[in-house]
Amino acid sequence: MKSSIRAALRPRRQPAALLAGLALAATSAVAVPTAASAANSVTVISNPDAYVCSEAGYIGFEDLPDSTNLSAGAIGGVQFTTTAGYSWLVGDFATGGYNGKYPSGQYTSHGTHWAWLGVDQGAGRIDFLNGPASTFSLLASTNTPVVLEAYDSSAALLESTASSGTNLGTGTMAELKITRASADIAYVVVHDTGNYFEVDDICTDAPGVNPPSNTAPDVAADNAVVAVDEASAAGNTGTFSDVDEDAVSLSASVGSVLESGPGTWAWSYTPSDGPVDSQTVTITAADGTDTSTVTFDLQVSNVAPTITSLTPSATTVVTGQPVTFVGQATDPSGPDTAAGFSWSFNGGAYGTSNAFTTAYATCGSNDVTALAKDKDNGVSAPFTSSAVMALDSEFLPPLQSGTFNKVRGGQVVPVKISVGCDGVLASGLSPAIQLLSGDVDPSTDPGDGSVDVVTESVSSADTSGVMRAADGQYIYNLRIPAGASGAKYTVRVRPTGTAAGGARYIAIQLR
Ligand SMILES: [Ca+2]
Ligand SMILES: [Ca+2]
Ligand SMILES: [Ca+2]
Ligand SMILES: [Ca+2]
Repeated sequence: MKSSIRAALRPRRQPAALLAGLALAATSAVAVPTAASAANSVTVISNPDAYVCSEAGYIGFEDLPDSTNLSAGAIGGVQFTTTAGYSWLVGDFATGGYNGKYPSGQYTSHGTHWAWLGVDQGAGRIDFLNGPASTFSLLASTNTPVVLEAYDSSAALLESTASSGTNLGTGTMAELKITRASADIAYVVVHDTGNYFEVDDICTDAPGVNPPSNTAPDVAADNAVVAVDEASAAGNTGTFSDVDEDAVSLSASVGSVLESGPGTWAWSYTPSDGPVDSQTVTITAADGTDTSTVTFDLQVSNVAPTITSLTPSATTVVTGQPVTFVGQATDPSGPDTAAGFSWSFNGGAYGTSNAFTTAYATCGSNDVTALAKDKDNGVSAPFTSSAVMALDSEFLPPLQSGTFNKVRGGQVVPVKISVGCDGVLASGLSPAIQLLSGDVDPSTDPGDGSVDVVTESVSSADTSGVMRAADGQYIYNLRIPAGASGAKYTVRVRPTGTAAGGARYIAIQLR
C-alpha cells in the first residue's frame, strides 16, 4: 500500500500532491506514549503549538521560506545532511500545497513551518557543528513509525528511541527525545520505515545551534541641528528601539545621553567655546550585538566679551600728568577668557594690553572708550570710563617758576598756586605741599621721602602740609629752614592731594 502510493506520486514531484496522496494513505492509528528507557523517550504532544523547548538550541523553521534546502547549510550550528539522495527541505502549510495543517489536513506542526525529506523520504541526518549534544529531541508528524538515533563522533550508535507510532490525522505529534549522561552525541539520524513524515521543534543543548538572529537597534534624533551659544547648555532628544526587545545602551560622542523614558533619550552638553566646539554629535545605540547611530549638528556660537570696568588711575589730574586707564572684561567662554582679550582705546588699533595711558595738555573733562575682543573676534559693546578732570595749575607770585627763587633762611614765603580750569578755581581740593632738599628733578621725583624737609606753616589757618583755598587760589605760608647761603630746596605741590594727580615744582635757593 505504502510503496504503491510513493510509486504513484514520485513522478509528479509536487509536495502538495505528495502530502495529499499521503492523506489518502493515512491510517487511523493514533500514537500513544511508549515505554522509554532512562535515556530516551517518545511522548505524545497533544498541542504542538504550545510546545516549549527548554534548551538553548531550538529550530522551529518558521522564518525559513517554503522549499528551503536545509542541507545547504541554512541554519547555524547544525548540518542537515543529504542522505542517499534525500535532502532536508522546509515545508510551509500556509502555502496550501501540503496535506495540513490539521485539521485542514492530516499532518501537523508547531506553527506552519516544518522540515521533511522531500518527496522521496528516507533517513535524515543532522550533525552538530559546534560540539556534541547531551540531549536532542524533535517532534514528528508521521504516517509511519519513526525512530531517532544518536551517534557519537566515531559513528557508533549511542541510543535509539522507540518508534513514534503513527499519528496522522490526530493533531498530535510525537516527541522523540534522547538524553545522554554526557555530551557525546555528534549527530542524530531520523528514520522512518519507508514512508512519509515531517519534523518540527528540534530542541538540543548542542552549542551554537540556530543562534538567534539580531536586528540592530533603531535610533533617531528629534533635531538635526542644535544651535547654542558658548557656555550655554545644549540639548537634543530622540527615540530608540529594538525589534528584538534587546536591552539598548546609549552613548554620545560628546556630552551625555540618558534614557528619558521608554524608548526616548535626552542628550545634554555645555560647550565651553564657540565656534570651535561646533561638531557632529553621534548618538550610538547598542544592543550588545550590533550598534546603530544617528548624528546631528551642534552649532556653537561665539559670544562677545563684556567690558566690566575701565578705571583711570586718578579722577582729577593736572595737565600733563599721565593717566592710565585699566580695562577688565568677562567672557562666558573659559577658553576665550584664558586666551585673553585684545583692546582698542578711543578707536585705536587693537593690542594685547588692557591698559591705556594718556595725558591731557589742556584742562577739561575727559573720558576713554574701549572695546575688548576675544580670540574668536567677538567684539564687546563700547565701554566708556568715568570722567577724568584735567586742571591747569601754576605757581603764583611772589614765587616764580623756571628760576631759583632767592629767599632768606628762616623767612616765611607765601606759596600760592592756582588750580582750576578757564580761570575758575577747582574747589574742594586739598593740595599737598612738601619741601624737598636740593634741586629735585621733577622727572625723577623721589617718592621715598629721603629728601623731605619739615614743611611748616606759620599760619594757624594752615594744616601742616595742606594748602588752603583763599581768594581764588590755594595758599600756604611756608617757613623756609635756616641754612647756609646757597642751599637749594624744591617746593612740591600736589594740587589734587595725591601723587596720581600730578605735581608742580618750584625751586628755592637761600640767599
Ligand atoms: Ca514550526
Ligand atoms: Ca537587537
Ligand atoms: Ca569663543
Ligand atoms: Ca567669547
